Amino acid sequence: MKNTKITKKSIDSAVNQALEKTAEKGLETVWERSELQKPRCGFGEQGLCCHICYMGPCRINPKGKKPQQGVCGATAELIVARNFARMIAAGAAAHSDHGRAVAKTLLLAAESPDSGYSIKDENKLRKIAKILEVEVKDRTNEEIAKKVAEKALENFGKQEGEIAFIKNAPETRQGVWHELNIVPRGVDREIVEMMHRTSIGVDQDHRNIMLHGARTALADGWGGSMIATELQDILFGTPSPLRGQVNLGVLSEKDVNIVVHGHEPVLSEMLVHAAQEKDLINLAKSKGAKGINLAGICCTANEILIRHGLPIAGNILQQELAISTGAVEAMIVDVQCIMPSLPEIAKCYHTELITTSSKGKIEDTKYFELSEKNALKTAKKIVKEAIMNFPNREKVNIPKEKMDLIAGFSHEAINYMLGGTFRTSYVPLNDNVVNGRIKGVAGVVGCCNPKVIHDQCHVSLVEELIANNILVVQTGCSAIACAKAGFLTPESAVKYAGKGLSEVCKAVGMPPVLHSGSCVDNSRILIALSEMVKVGGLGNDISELPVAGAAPEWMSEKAISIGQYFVASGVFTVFGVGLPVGGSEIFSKHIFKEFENIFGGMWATEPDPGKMAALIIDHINKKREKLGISKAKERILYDMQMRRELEV
Ligand code: SF4
Ligand code: MSK
Repeated sequence: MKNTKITKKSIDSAVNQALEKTAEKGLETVWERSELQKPRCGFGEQGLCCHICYMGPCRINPKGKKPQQGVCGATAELIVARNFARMIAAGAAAHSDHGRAVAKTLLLAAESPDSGYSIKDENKLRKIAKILEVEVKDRTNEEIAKKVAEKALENFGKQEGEIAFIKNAPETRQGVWHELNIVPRGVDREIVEMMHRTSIGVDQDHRNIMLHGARTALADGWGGSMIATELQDILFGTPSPLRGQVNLGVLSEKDVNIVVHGHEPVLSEMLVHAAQEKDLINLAKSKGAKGINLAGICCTANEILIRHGLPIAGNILQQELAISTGAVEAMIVDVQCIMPSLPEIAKCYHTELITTSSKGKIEDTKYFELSEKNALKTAKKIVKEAIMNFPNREKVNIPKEKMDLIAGFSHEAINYMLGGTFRTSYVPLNDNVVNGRIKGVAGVVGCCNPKVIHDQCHVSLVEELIANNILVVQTGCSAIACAKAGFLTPESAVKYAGKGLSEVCKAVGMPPVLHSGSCVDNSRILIALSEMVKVGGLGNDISELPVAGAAPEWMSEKAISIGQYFVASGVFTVFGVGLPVGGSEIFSKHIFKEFENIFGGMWATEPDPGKMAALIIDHINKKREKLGISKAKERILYDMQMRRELEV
């Protein structure tokens, strides 16, 4: 488990071992390239660089000397606000375009039964139909699905009114949004307007920009992302707890290894089916392999894990390292978080890098057009391509590390797990929060970033939170980091959780850290929080709940959009690494302090995981006090020695 190297890049020894091999070969990875960027541009890191028009680029001197304005007269707070808001827009666009692809796939499943896609969760279909005001009486599943898909698609292009899933939020929260006039009208509209407002010479009030930033982010969390999650559940099944394994050690020496990487399960679901085809398994055997091993990286990995229990090879920073094992016949990518460095590293091994989305092509790679209409046929062709590559495999170096885990805690699964078949409900969760066994709930999500030691912030933060009886819900690369550290098993409750949380986990048979899926599945956390409010006993709004959010090692614009929709939904949200806002005290004060009076939730940034935990614990205690359910507030803070012992 322990890594004794002094200059470690990761707390995961599988990563450090793989990095030794790439160094021996003279290969560059994300870590070496990150070093080469030092020292980083301070203007950029603090959000003070503007290149919105070509009178610039302009930058503001952070030390109070000239220049204090851009050529057009833009101040530090305006430049920082515009940059931040544009990150929200880009993040919201990415999640929402994913949601659109899923809605189109549902339409296809409804209209073309031979497309390979079908309705897997009829209950969810009917539940969503109700929210979207689709008549279900005397209609077949396909007829309902068609209308549901059409209604969902309308949410993107709508010009007026309100996006449908806003209704999932507690009424008090909807009231806050109505009062601020920030209920999203249509997903695309808010993103376009954000880009317009932040172009040169339009919105020049940082507070006004951030109000629309909130609206845009809500269009992601309660719009594009929620559409993606709910419709994926209809198409591929609503996740429920299942076992899986994680880390580079899931790659097999004997099987054809196919690694799927990116975000949209529209691709990976078809690969799951194709990899199980008898003909293809026999073909693999005829090439000298034992079978086919389908594994994932990043959020696609989370998608195939939570629905099929398929293994995860690693999180975002492990994509190059998976190839460097020499054991990957094909890495198949679609969209988001795919490093442009992959062709370079793939060239040094036999790995075929295969792109599948017209939105995400990479020069010099094989491209298989995977439109929703030909998905299964194309998936089979891709699997065949990987198999034919197996005889080209040379020496393999697969780190041994792999860890068991349980994943698949959708909102429905948590409901069922806590309440049982006949009383599915969040009442037991709320009861345990009120009686203090569980102090609160934290959503710990987001990416990894080579600016900090890989996985360390995720793991240290989550360890401290569960030790302090805070139930943790996770998604994305953060969930993968904590899975590798062994937190996602029921046994870890005894080992790591505080007494109260451990008792609850033991009674229910759940881990103290619940894996809820991919980045778009952060919308599951929004629904869970809304449910906690609706059940009662913990206040009338999300902002009154003893809960918090965190992205300890974030890097993507998508994370900023997620952070903003959590904050606008009333959640105190802490980001590690840093935030590109430090260049403006005025803007920082606005999002770190003034936001609390506006949204009930606010941003914070703290790179040290121990201090981050302290902020979250203090916030949760503050909320418990306000609710009148506060008792013992003892905090267990981990020293460096204790943290070192967390190494995977
Ligand atoms: Fe400079 Fe203003 Fe143009 Fe930005 S918009 S680059 S601050 S002139
Ligand atoms: S994949 S967005 S690095 S979590 Fe969703 Fe991981 Fe962040 Fe990509």
